[in-house]
Order: sequence, then structure tokens, then C-alpha cells
Amino acid sequence: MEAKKVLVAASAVWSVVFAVNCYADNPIIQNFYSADPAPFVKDGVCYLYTSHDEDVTERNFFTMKNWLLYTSTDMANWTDHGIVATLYDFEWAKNGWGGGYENGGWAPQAIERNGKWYLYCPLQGRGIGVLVADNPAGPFHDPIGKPLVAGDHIDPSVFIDDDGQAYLYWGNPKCWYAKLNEDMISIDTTIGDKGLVVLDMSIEEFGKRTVEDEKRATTYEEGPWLYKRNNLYYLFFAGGPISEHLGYSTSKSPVGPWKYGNVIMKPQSAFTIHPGVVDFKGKTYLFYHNAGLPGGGGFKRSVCVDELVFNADGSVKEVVPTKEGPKQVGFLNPYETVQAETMFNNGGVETEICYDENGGMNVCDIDNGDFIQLKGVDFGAGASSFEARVASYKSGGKIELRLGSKDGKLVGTCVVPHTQGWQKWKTVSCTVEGATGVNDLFLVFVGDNGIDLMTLNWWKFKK
Ligand code: FUB
Repeated sequence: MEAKKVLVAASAVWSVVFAVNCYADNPIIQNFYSADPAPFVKDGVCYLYTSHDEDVTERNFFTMKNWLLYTSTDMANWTDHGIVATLYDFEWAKNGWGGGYENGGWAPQAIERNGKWYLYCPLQGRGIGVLVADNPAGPFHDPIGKPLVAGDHIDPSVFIDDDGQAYLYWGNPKCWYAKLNEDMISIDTTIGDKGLVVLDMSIEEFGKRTVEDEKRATTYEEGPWLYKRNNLYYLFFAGGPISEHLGYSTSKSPVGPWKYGNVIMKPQSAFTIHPGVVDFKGKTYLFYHNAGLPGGGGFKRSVCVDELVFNADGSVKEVVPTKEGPKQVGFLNPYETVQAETMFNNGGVETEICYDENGGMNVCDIDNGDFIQLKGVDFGAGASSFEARVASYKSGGKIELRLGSKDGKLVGTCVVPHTQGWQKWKTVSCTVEGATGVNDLFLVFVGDNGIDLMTLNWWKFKK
């Protein structure tokens, strides 16, 4: 997005209610409209892939052209990796609506196997494609040059079972699955119709729909998500009627037969909803989307997360969405380099691609009074100095380091000079006094120049 621009427009109204333009933790993605969360956990990092609702909605329908990645090590502070794949990565998708690539990048899911990252992407109306990369943030390329599942199929969910067999689920109005070969980019054609199996869609498996629908007798609508816990398989899905809710079914096998469970999240503020479930550091989390950002709606959605809790018999408790999001797991270490685009919350800043040799993203569009909030920063016995990689094509400004709130205790002030370019980086530093223990850290940006003071690439403290 540029959610900030929507925020600025909305802020005149909001300022009556809120002192600053700031968000609660949910939605967790605050600088883009995002949807269809697909989390994946590896080595203590939660990788969150999402689809991306464009700021300008075309034809009063989903307007989606690329896919985003965010990461977190604590479920509270999230690092923005920007756009990691686009419709243009699929040569065969040229013939989209209007004969071009212009739209249809719907709900993706990624998985890692043997050091390679596979991203399954539905190109609405054209099929499900697969991209591969050596790194979670790409660059991704299409290894097969054609759809993995051709036709009007959406919402792929990928899962590797303990015996190494990989499955792909997908579909609306019916739920389908296929077994993936070990290469993750081809389908085992020995089952179903050339490898594709459509489920029975019985009421026992997916619950009875309360409103008549000629295409669907059950509550199953779309967005399947396969998950395993204590040898029980769970198929979470978006259920109907519209507005969608989240439901689930269970089975002793990854391919069913399924037994309908219940509703686990009531309809939220967007007319769609989409589940993503992972275990992370001893807890289970449900990712979903709503229309929670200013300017939000059915085609401008936002990804959220809350804890998912099971009953002793394995059934799933209903999740009541929170504004606060889940509790932070562990603390943020300020003595390691922290990418500037890592945030719990922010007031007014944006992110952009960093075009230097290190790549990644940086924070931009920083105006007087804007801030970045980091949750649960553990300063331990105390910090003595702060350094940051900054740039400015104007007169720069200052970064105030405050604890607890935007107006909280000032523990240091770092001066940012003119560096002759928005990405002409310079490392600046300042002394720090009084930062000990665990605090929320606020980087507050100030400058006489008002708007566009500086850009920020990374920061860290010294003990
Ligand atoms: O984001 C476009 C579509 O909306 C997805 O494919 C569905 O799951 C629903 O979230």
C-alpha cells in the first residue's frame, strides 16, 4: 500500500479519537493491504507469505498482482521483506484478463524442502503455479514453465507429512488434493484423474450449509489449510455462506475421509477470510485476514494473528480475534543488527526496496513526529551507544530513542546529516543513557524540515 496515505486522509477523523496515528498489533501488516496469510516456521523464524490487495481496486473486484513476505522471531515484531514474487514470474500467465499479466495473484503458500523454497501461487482463472528459490525471500523462478494444476483452481495449501510425502490441497467450490513428487514441482499421476482427486464434499465431512447454494451443499467454501497435531490431521478452511467464517474438519489420514468439526472464527469485517495455522515456540497460531486498516474493505484486507487453542480431545476452541494479538514470545535483542523495517507498530513511515549491495528493504517517507515501535526490547544491564545506517537527500533530522511510549523517557538522540541521496548511506551514532531491562523502544523522528527527513536501513545498540 501505501497505507500511510490512507491513514493521512483518515487521520483528521481519527485524531479526535486517537492521540497519534498508531495501530494495535492486529492487523500485523500495516504498510500494505494484505490477505491470505501463509505462515511457515523454520529454525525459530516464522515466515509469513501473503497475497497483496492493491491500493486501487479495479473492476470492483480483487486486484492482486504480487506476493509479500514478513518474518518474525517473537510473534510481535515483524520484518517487512516486501514483494518477493509477482505474476510476471509466470511466463504462461500472460493471457490473463485482457490478455495480460495484470491481475489474479490470489492466496499462496510456501514450504521449504532440502534447502529450496517452493511458493505455490494461484493465478485466478489460469491455474496454480509453483516457483522455487534458494532463499525464503527469493529470487523465485518458475522451474516448469506451465501450471502445476491447470484450469480454474485456487488456494493451494502444501504440507509434507512425517513420512516425507507431500500433499497439495486447493479449491473452490470443491476441495481437491494431489500427491506431490519429492521434487515438489510435479504431481504423482498414479491416483485420481491424472493425479488430481476431488473430495466427496459430504455433509459429514464439511458440515451442512445453512443457506442453499447450488454449487455447495456443505459449509466448505475455499482456502483449505492442512495441519497435523498428535497424529490427527486438520483441514482448516473458509466456510460459507458469505461473509465467510473459518471452520475445520479432522481425519486420521492426510487424504480423509474427513469429519466436520466446527466454526473456529466467526465472520470478520471482510467478506472473505482465510486460515493459516502453524506451531511456533510451543504454541499454535491462527493467521487470518480482516478489513482492519483504515480504508479497508473486502478488496483491501489486512492480515492478523491470534493464538489457537485445542481442547484435551483435540477439538479446536473458537478463536475470538483480539486487537492486541498474541503475547510476544521472547524479547528482541537490540545488540544485534535490527533491520529498520522491523516493527511492532509505526506511526506514519513506509518501506521501500533498498538498492545497495546488501539489498533488502529500508524505511522511508519519514516525517517529523513519525515513529517506529519495537516491542519487548531487552537492554539487559544497559546500553552505552546506538548506531544507525541512515541517509537523507534533505537536511536530515534526529532520531530520538525513547522508552515506553512515543513521549517516554529519552535515552539518546542521534543526529542524521544530509548525505546527498535517499540511499547514500552513512552510519551515525550517539551515546545512550538509562536504557536497561525490557522496554518497548520508540524511534521517534524529528526535524525542522517537516516531511521526508531521512531514510533508515538498520540500527543496533552497544552494551
Ligand atoms: O484473495 C483472493 C481470494 O479471496 C482467495 O483466494 C480466497 O481464499 C479469498 O481469501
